Amino acid sequence: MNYKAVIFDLDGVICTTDEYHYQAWKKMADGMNIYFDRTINNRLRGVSRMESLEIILEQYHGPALSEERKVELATQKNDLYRESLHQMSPADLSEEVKTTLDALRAAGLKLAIGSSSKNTPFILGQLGLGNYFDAVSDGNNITRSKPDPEVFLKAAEMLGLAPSDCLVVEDAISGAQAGHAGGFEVACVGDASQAGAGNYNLSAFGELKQIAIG
Ligand code: B16
Ligand code: MG
Repeated sequence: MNYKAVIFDLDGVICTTDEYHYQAWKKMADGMNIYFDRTINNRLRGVSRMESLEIILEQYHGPALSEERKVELATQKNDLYRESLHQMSPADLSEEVKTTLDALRAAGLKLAIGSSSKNTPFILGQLGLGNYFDAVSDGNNITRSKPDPEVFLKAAEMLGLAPSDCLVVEDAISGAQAGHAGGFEVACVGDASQAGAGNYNLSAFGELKQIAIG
């Protein structure tokens, strides 16, 4: 085997919650008359909730907002987002992702999550993966968001492994940067793959079997 563990980002890798994030931020922005589009939304991948809000507020030109008001706006978005997450079910886990995860585990690899999202436990539960992973490092146990490597370093620590033993899988450029900064090899899907941000840039999730198991 080429690695002892694989650490997966959640949103954009294990599942696609991007549209839910977009719709919820869009509603919050529209309510404040803030311009927001999908190009700006792409900058929010892998970025924490409050940092995402700051990016959106670059387009805000009204009176200064207090920290309390900012937390209120972020909470408004999160409430809308969580409403959408209730629609998610195990059917939202693609067959390719599920069979690949099972194959990696069957080969003896440890599997972990490294996500910026504080909603990680809820999302994993909705997908039927509540007890599936050997370690879950997420927005609830970190103080610095990607591209800082903290979330992946914590995941490796929970597994009792060194970064060089673990492959990180990411869809966001900020996430790929976090992996590299932590001393991990990184396999990218989606946007980050198209940008060539990984040591491996995948066109299909299933390619992970060849990369991680050999
Ligand atoms: P929450 P990931 C990230 O998850 C999302 O990509 C990003 O868009 C979101 O702002 C962030 O989680 C925080 O999410 O508001 O649920 O705490 O890609 O690192 O799994
Ligand atoms: Mg992601």
